[in-house]
Amino acid sequence: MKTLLMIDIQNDFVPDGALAVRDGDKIVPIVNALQSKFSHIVATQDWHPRAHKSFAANHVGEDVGNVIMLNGLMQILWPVHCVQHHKGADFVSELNMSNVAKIFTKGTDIEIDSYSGFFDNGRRKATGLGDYLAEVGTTEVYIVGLATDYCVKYSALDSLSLGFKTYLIEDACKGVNLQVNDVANAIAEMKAAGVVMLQSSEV
Ligand code: VGL
Ligand code: ZN
Repeated sequence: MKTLLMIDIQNDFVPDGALAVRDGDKIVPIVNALQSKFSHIVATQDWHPRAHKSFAANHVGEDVGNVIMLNGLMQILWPVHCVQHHKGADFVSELNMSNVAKIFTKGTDIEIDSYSGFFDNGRRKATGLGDYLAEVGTTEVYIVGLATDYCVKYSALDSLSLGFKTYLIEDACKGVNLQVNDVANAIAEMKAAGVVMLQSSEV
């Protein structure tokens, strides 16, 4: 069975959001149109407490973009984003959520970030997404969303590692590109691991 996995299509990741991804909003009509090809759809939601330690504002003397060690892991410091129960964490209003079977939140523990929809960055805790997909009989995961070089990439790699055949719908994802080649490198890394790249027109 095929599942469409929509990663973090939230206000803070589209233009005017706190961690805006260029053209992030452009994927929304593509994702909405893709939904008709799937009988099973799930979504992830970046869902941080305001005190989350991935926010530069929660560290004295640190700026956005700095890298620190956080509980033994390298952590890029981000602007305050996707704070629980705030508008920035809401799904983009134009995104069709009426077909979504289940939403998985991530990044809720202030001590560790969670790019992947499956596990935190230290693989210390699972969100439940992997077990859930297996229970409902998913064999193929089709990934769309934001951002290609962070949450999309780590979700795709974890999906593969859990044994799901994993597809990335390239034109239904957009990336941050902190460095100019980050998205291209992320795509190359996913491909090398075994993620199959598709265009929405091929689904
Ligand atoms: C994301 C950085 C921090 C993402 C989430 O959704 O790609 N990136 N939190
Ligand atoms: Zn985040």
